[in-house]
Amino acid sequence: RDERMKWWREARFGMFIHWGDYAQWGGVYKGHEVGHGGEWIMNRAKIPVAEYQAAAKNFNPVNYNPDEWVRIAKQAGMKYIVITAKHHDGFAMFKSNASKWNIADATPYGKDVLKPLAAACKKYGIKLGFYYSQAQDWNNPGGAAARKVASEGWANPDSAKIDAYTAAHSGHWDPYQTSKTMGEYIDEVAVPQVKELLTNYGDVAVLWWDTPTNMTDEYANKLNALLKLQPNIITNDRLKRPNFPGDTKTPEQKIPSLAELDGKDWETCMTMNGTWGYKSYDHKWKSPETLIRNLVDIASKGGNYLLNVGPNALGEFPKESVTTLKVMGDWMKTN
Ligand code: JFZ
Repeated sequence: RDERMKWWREARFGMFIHWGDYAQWGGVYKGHEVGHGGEWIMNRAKIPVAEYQAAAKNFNPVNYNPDEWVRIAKQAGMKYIVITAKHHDGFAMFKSNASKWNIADATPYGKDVLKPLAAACKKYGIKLGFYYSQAQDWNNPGGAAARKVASEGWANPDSAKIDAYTAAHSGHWDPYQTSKTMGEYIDEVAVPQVKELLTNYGDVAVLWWDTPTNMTDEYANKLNALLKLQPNIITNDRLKRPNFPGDTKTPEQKIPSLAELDGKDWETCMTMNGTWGYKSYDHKWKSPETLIRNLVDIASKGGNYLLNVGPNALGEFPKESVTTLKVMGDWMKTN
């Protein structure tokens, strides 16, 4: 176990990338600025499945340059990257045989974006990990949906009706979402896709599960068993709580106090502004000073810092993120 964790314990600094079809909405639906993370827009605004999927024709990240992304991470002193292979909207950023709701089959771009990222990571000696939303999936039927009140997203005129529907349908807002069982979703989408991710991209350093909504031990066991495909893989504690604690704890947006540490490996993930997925109007950027202070605080307590970038629909990092990462990298070279 210690041998497997060695690189991770020395890494200290990694890049989280929240990128998916949600980026094209930029946090705006029908002219409304939708609250909370940009990657949650479909759920927060209760966008119907057919409408959300039809909009994928506008997702065409022609400026995607994975070589540049990895160089930015490396220059910043980061040792690994964790990218959203599939977030809660169920959109696979890779060619998948388990669901057509993927970047190669559902967009004009028509290509897997993880393959060239894996190649660039290999070239620059950066480890690559995949975030995979194993439970929540709002577009592949049977996937879970955490219940959020419609009125919190924006002043949807149908809020009352929608809230009554989601309350009666375990968080779902579109009948298509419940046209299969979660068991079917796990067997037909989640298991085969995780298998694809652990087979088709060379070494996978990390599998980053998230939000175990409605996960059972049976589902978690099926997914956990796939990890043997990558004997050195490191996983976090979000597959299912409390039975699948993984290798690393994941305090979110906060740095634990010394009293909170219990000897288990941990990684604080954090945004650079106020959202994980791209939002056109979020300008609440944290200063490089703040982020450097966080990094030092985390490193001094033995943790890792997974700092997020939310690329836009063209495949570009926000320029503020690039500038800040440059400052952080320059600081590290002299300290
Ligand atoms: C989850 C996602 O829903 C979110 O979109 C993003 O990907 C983030 C990294 O993870 O959100 C969470 C998950 C866990 C907590 C809070 C938000 N938590 O444990 O406090």
